[in-house]
Amino acid sequence: MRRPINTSDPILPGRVSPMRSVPAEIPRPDYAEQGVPIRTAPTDLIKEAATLEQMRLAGSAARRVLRKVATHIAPGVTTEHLDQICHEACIEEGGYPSPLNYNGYPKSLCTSINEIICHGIPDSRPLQDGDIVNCDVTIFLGGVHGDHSETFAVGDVDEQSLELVEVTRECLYLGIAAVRSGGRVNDIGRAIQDRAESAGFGVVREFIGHGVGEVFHHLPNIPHYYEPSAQFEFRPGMTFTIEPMITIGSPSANLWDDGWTAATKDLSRTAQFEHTVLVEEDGVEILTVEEHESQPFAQGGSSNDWPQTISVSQTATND
Ligand code: EYF
Ligand code: CO
Repeated sequence: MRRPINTSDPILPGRVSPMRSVPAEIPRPDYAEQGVPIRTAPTDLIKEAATLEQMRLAGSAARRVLRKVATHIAPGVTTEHLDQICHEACIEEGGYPSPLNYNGYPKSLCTSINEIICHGIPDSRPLQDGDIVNCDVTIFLGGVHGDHSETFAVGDVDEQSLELVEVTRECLYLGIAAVRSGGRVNDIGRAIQDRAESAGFGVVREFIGHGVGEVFHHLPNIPHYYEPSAQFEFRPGMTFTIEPMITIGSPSANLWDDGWTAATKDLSRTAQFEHTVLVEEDGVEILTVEEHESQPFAQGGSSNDWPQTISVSQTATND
């Protein structure tokens, strides 16, 4: 394992503004009012063609929303502002920001900076030159969820953190490349753990990928480390997230007192990338891309022509 170079002070909780509202005409998931999901996971994990078509639409919308959020990432911009951009962009797409009131989560976006592994709550802290920040967008559109994230460099970021971000991105695409009909869930974790550990990085075990569709989280569970017992077999029509969280130092997690924010115990930096994917007869389709982007693993393909990373602004403000 690598020795982390700590280039920044630990992240501290900031002020969290009140929950935003969503116009009444936007269709919403069942937990939107009370915060408690009612619909249970589907028993049949193979989705109908019409549902898959909706998932393509929700997935491409999530990608566009993330693109819009990224144009506002710059030193001095608060994560609260990024949340506002995400919230409004989801509504412009005609969708509901899935995290909002999911089990009581207070915001429309997750923003996880430096040592925060996942579920960071947008607040009053301005991004600092040298930070890395994961922005995790999920939109509920057409009755289904599309879940997608990338980690972005803010200003001038140190070499070790940039390598962490690049290796984490590779882990995501190597994990997707390992998916095949008739294959097993643990093919994904094997591919991800091999790449992360060959670079001297760790793989978070406490948070995993999951089935997604009409319900935000359902089976199968997708560990990002090799789990011998994860023998679930993939079939065409199954949809789930792959969302590796990779650390420079120890992958052990510590939950903040807010009950949401997960940080590395040793405060070493961590990065995450996420796509929602669909198992095909002969390959795997990435649902959280736009139509014009590459599909390196669809219809039997296996190329290194991965979707481009989203670029950030370096000059945006809180206006
Ligand atoms: C300790 C939640 C969070 N779960 C998942 C619920 O985008 C997501 N994954 O890729 C994602 C976003 C949110 C989420 C926002 C809230 N939750 C439940 C229990 C614990 C927890 O964090
Ligand atoms: Co997500």
